[in-house]
Order: sequence, then C-alpha cells, then structure tokens
Amino acid sequence: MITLSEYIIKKQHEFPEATGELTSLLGSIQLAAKVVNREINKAGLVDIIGTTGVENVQGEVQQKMDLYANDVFKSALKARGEVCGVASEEEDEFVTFDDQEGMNNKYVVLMDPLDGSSNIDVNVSVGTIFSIYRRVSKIGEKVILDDFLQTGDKQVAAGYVIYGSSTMLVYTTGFGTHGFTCDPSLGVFYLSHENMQIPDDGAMYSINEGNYLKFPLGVKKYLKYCQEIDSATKRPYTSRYIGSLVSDVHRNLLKGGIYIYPSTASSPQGKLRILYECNPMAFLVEQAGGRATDGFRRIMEIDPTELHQRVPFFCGSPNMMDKVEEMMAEFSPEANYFQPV
Ligand code: AHM
Ligand code: MG
Repeated sequence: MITLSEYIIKKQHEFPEATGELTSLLGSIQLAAKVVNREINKAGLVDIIGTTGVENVQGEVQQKMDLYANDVFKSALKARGEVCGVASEEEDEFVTFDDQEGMNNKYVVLMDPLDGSSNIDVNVSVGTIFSIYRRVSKIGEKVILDDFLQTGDKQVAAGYVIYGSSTMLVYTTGFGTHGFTCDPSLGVFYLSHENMQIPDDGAMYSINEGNYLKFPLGVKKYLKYCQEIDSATKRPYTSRYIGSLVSDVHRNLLKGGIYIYPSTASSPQGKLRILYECNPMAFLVEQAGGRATDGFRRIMEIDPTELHQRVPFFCGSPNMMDKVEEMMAEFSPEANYFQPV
C-alpha cells in the first residue's frame, strides 16, 4: 500500500528542477482536506450546515462550510510556506502572503474550497478543487493579478478532493491522473486509482435539465440525441446529475460520460468559473484521456481576463465530446449563446 505522501515523493523526479516545494505544497492540501473532511462528517450534529446569510462576490449565498473550508485551506497553505498567494471562489480579491517568506515563494494556488456546498445539508457528496501555477511576477515581490490570470495549460498541478461515501484525493502534475482513498481509521490517503483512464465512450450525461428551455440549440440537439433509442450506441443514455461538479466528473472519469454546464439565456457565460473549477477539472480529465471545452474551444487555452470569470463547460469521454461539439458547430454562435426563453 503506497500512501499519497510516499507517492508524491516518489514522483518528484518528474520535475527536473524539483526542490521539494511542490511536494510540500501538496502535503498542505492533503492536511487541509483531512481537517475539512472531519468537519463535514459532523454535519447534522454540530452547527455547521446552512447558510451564513452573506453573499459572495458572485452573488451566491455562502454556506457556513464554504467559509470554514476556505479558512482551513488558506491557513494550511500559509503555514507550510510554499505559496505566495491564493485566489478563492469565496474571496472577492486574491490574497497575498506578503511577509518576506511568502514573497519568496514561487507558487500560487487557486481553489474552490467547497464545491457544491449546498449538498451538505442533505448528506450528498461535495468536493474541493485546486489549481497550482508558478507565479509570473518576480520572486521576492508581492504577487499580482497576472500571476492568477494564466491559461490552464500553464498549470503545474491540479486536483480535487471528493468527500463522498469514501473520501478521495485525485491529482495530476501532468503525468497522468491518480486517485487516493482515505482510510478513515488511520486518516491516511492510499493509492487506489493509479493512472485513471476515462472510457472513450460513455452512456451517462450530466446536465441541469431544468434549464432546458434556456439552452443553446446545439445542446438541445445533443440532449435529444442522448435520449433517442439506438441499442447499437447504448442509447438512450442515462441522465445523472448530482449538482456537485466534483462528484459528477469523478463518476464520469470512472464510468465514462459527459458533464455539461452550458451558457443559458439568463447566464450567457455559464455558471462555472474558469480559474477555480474548469481549468483544474480540464487538466485532470485531459490527463485521463478525456477532453474539456466551452463547446468550441479547449478550456485550457482560453485566456482569462478576470478572477471570477465564468465559462460554459463541457467535459468528459472523448467520443461524447466529439458528438456534442459536432452539434454545437451546426448552429451560429448567436443560436448557441442567446436563446430567448
Ligand atoms: P458552487 O461552487 O457555488 O457550489 O457552484 C458550482 C456547482 C457545481 O458543483 C454544480 O455542478 C453546479 O454548481 C450546479 O449548479 P445548478 O444548481 O445551477 O445546476
Ligand atoms: Mg464551485
């Protein structure tokens, strides 16, 4: 049995100039994940479920656990001393670690500390998503916005933690996607899914069909295709939508499938955030042999201009992605972005 810490150290040589900083950084994420996991397991017993009544910068009501997870991850990253700044879905601005030690570090972390957090109230899986970049500004100075606004293909590492029926940490450094399952009695993550490979094809689609009337025409056409009867292509596909990106993508990675959060008439840019959610998930899915786009463009090549920028998100098994993109391409951009309700 190989632990996550052993595995990360074993793989350190994959980085030619490795100094152990990234290894240590991933260690701090692992530690924070265990702390958050412990709290989530108490939901229902102690006063940690429900909302704070406060909205975040994106106009979404924050859950108590959102703030708790945000604090835990931020403190763990600061304490370990490998990071010069953090940007979080739960913070309006990026946070700089601007003491001398912090400014001398080379990595920035972007995160969604608790994705799908409203699911906690009803005991459904949630997750943490993280993305790590090398800063572009000078070491020794304060981090700047450009350190965070990098394209996804510059990610050094990315991963997620899924707090589900078991707790798993899945990460990539660009050398495959690897999953580790936590043994709750020991609080140790063990390698359980080395080199995850998403099946080329799948028979499951995940999308919030409640928004159907507002969807782009290409997506509507694809949904109709998914629901048609054709035994040769295993259709109709099964519809599975948990409403927790991490859980939906995790299942698709293992079983094959597609996740779509498209633009809608009311949210032309979609809902998910490119920096905290889409880029890290795209990196993981691509490293497992899948694809991730906004329906047209590869997610990891889109140049972000704002910290909390949203983007339509399509990701999953390569053959399913080919099909939906073929259908998106049949309609004009207007028909795909601004459908009247
Ligand atoms: P969050 O980061 O505020 O939790 O929002 C992201 C979540 C995803 O996990 C999930 O796939 C999606 O939002 C669900 O949104 P909707 O309820 O609109 O379908
Ligand atoms: Mg989220």
